[in-house]
Amino acid sequence: MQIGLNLARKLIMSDTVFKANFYKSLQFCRQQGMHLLSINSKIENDRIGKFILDNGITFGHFWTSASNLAGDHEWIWLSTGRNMYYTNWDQGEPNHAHNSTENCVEVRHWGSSGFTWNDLNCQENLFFICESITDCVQVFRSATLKFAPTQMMGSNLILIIGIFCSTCIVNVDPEEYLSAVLPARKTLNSFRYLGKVYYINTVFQANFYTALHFCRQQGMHLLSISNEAENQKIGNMIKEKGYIGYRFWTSGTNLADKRKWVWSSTGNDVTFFKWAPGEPNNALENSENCLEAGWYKNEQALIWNDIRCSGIELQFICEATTDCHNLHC
Ligand SMILES: [Ca+2]
Ligand SMILES: [Ca+2]
Repeated sequence: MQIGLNLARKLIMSDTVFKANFYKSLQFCRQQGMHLLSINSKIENDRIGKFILDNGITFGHFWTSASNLAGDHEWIWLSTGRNMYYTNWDQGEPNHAHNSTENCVEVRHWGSSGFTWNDLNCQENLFFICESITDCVQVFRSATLKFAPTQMMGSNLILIIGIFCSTCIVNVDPEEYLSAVLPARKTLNSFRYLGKVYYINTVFQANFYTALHFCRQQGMHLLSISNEAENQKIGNMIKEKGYIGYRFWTSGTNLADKRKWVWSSTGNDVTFFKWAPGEPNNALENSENCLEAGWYKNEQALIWNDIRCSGIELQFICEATTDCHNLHC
């Protein structure tokens, strides 16, 4: 059963046809052009809880996009990159049970507690809720206003510099967008190729989850690579900018299903591969579930390796699409 709810600025879809682990849920929502749920207020929490009840799914446990897998162990919304300001933990939660393996957050109706939150092992199979922003107009912070056209929206005068739907940036030059949302000098590391704009982060290193989070905070996604030409272009840019030997996170992962590599940023399967010789070797006790890439002299190309997702910190590359056709808002 697929059911939908319109919140003030969000469309919520819940699929109770199948259950999935946290990573598969993230991927499935992205495949629909949506994101796994985030909850930012009591009103929103109550509305979603009521919506679940109204649809008779009182037994359902649902994944949200909240996780503490990013480096600092704080709870964040992976789908939006926002910090968790509002919480509705059940009594005694989060309890980091089972040797602190509870790194993801579910919501459910729990006895008399109401619609509350619990930390849980990310590998558990639950239903999940996807969301998308229905209001695509975002007004960026004042630093961006120097190139902002103004426009009447209804009766309100709104400053619009970009219409920002999911990862889509239009009505504004991508480099200008990046220079507005990223601190100065970082934009030197951006480039454009076909329908995408890329940002090579070399300012700090992070684990896979923190990299995902950071890109979402910029309104971008962690890198995906569709074909040989794109892989070559990214490799050439890394080389040109002097980052030979650096290693970068992509959004490639097989966390959802060990038999399959997917781009978590788009939800699409990985169909083009550029593994280094002998890779993916799933070394370190079968814990290499994320995909990193670097430009290597020997191969004269951007070469891939599977590696563990946390406990290691790398540079990373964010992307956003500038081709907005057929994109869900
Ligand atoms: Ca718990
Ligand atoms: Ca490896």
